[in-house]
Amino acid sequence: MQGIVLKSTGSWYKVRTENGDFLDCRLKGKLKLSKTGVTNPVAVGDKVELELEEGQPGKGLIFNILERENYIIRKSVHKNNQAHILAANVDQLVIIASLTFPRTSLGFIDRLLVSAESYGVPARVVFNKVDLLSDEEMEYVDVLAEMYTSIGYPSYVVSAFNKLHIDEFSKLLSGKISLLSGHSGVGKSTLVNAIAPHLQLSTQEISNYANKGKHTTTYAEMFQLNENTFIIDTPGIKELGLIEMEEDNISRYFPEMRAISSQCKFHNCSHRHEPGCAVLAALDAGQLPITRYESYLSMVDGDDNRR
Ligand SMILES: Nc1nc2c(ncn2[C@@H]2O[C@H](COP(=O)(O)OP(=O)(O)O)[C@@H](O)[C@H]2O)c(=O)[nH]1
Ligand SMILES: [Mg+2]
Ligand SMILES: [Zn+2]
Repeated sequence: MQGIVLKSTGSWYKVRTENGDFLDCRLKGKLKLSKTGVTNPVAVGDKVELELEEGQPGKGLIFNILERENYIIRKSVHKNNQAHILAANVDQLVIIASLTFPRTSLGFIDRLLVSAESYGVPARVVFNKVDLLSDEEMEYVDVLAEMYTSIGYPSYVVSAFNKLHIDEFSKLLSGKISLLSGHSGVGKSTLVNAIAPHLQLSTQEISNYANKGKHTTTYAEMFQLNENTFIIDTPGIKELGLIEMEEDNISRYFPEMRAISSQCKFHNCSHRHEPGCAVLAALDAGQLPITRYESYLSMVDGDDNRR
């Protein structure tokens, strides 16, 4: 029997079987020993083969993991070469952002987009909570959405509160497995509830997020919106890791820079000071978004924690 892993809490896995049943599963002995360098052998989104556990109704044993189409690693807190797979077999990364309450910086969005590029996973940007914006801020968010759309990341301007463009958001997710990412409090759960009320994901007042001292361990979890639409919620997970890359390759993960960097005079151009740099020329000509270039510089400088 096959199934898909909806949730993992380390030793137990919640699996939805192909018959639509939900089973609490453990790993069958020898599976545990494979895959070194990864802290979790089975991740949310993994397609697995399993069998029922004898005499244990509702319980199963996972004995095989089907090959992953892709996987996304959680940014490691410790640099100990231990990777934690956050999710596998993801169709798209959907970044939820809000300009206010809380403010999402463009640098933060761009780092998530670079992660998505490094995994080869398509990414989309959703600006939520626009009911809170002034007319002027609304114009700005429209400009941002157009900018991201023009460089290959279709973007949406929505409000879960006003139900603005919620149908578009629903269409964006339809038929896919989407990893939702973004700061706590931007409205990820509220947006999903707006299009799939049956899920009743718990939402939280912003004020409660101020309590940063608490160390709650959170896990990614997959939810089914309808027959073939799933989202993976990542509460408490701020940043995604990258597939190993060398720093001087970061511009490869900026599609608008990648497109013109072959015209730079030097093939190993850092796009910072070199003569004959096509990227700098395009910036001067106003053909590249300056905020994206700033994010690039901040990533090259390893200024990871800047927001
Ligand atoms: N004004 C406004 N508030 C929203 C909107 N969407 C969500 N919220 C509120 O923002 C808070 C955090 O939402 P939640 O869905 O828990 O955020 P999550 O941490 O990203 O899942 C809750 O109080 C929501 O009611 C929106 O479009 N407009
Ligand atoms: Mg939430
Ligand atoms: Zn260059």
